[in-house]
Amino acid sequence: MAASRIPIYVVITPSHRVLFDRFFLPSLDQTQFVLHTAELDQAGDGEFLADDFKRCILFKLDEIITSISRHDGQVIIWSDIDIQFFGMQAADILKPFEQPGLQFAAQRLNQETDLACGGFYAMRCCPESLDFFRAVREATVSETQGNEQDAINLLLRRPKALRWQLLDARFYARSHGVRMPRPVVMHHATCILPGDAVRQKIKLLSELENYHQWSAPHRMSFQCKVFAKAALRHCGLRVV
Ligand SMILES: [Mn+2]
Repeated sequence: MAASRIPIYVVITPSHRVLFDRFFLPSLDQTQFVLHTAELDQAGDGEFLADDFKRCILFKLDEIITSISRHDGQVIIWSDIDIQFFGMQAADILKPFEQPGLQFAAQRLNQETDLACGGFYAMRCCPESLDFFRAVREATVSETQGNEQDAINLLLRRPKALRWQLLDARFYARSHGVRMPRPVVMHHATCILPGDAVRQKIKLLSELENYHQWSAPHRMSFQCKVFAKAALRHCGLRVV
C-alpha cells in the first residue's frame, strides 16, 4: 500500500530560484510528497551568512513554526532548494519515524562530526517540535549570530532536546565527500568553495542529474573524475 504523501516545505529566494526550477522541482516525486513553497522576495546573492541570508533564515524559522501547527501529528520535511532527488520515496523518510518517540531526523552535515545539516530535515509535528523550533529561533538571534544550523545543533545537545537522529548515507550531501553512496536518494549541493555559490551549485547538480538511472560504467567514470578533481583541489587548485 502506498504511504500517504508527506508535506515538503521550501523557501524560494530570487537568487536560488534557478536551482528550484531546474533541479529540485523536476526531480521531486509529487506522488510521494506534497510541495509547499514560501517565496521570499529579497535582493542579494544569498551567500552563506550574508545579511540577506540571515533574514531568509528568520523568515524560514517563522514558516517552520507555522507549519508545525498546521500538520499536528504528521511527519513533515523542511528542505533547501539546492537539492535534487534520485527517486526519493515517502517511505525513505517515514522509516526512521517507526522508532517510537522519534521527533526529528536530519541529514548529516559531514562525516567527521555528528552535526545535523540545517538544509534538510524531517520532523514529527508535536508540541515538543514546536517548542524546539521556537527555541531555535530565539537562539539563532541571541546565541548564534543568525546561523540556524548552529542553533539547531546547540539545542539538540542540551537537556530536554528532541529525540533525534541523523539520516543515513543515502541522504547524500557534497560535504560528505566525493565518494557517492549506493543506494542514494538525494543530492544536496552543499558548497565547496567560497563565492559564486549558485554557479557552483548548478555545476554540481547538473553533473549528477538522474544519477539513480546511470549505468555502472557511467557511475565509475564520474567517480574517477571527482577523485581526480579532489586531488587537484588538494594541491591548491580552484576546481569545482
Ligand atoms: Mn543547502
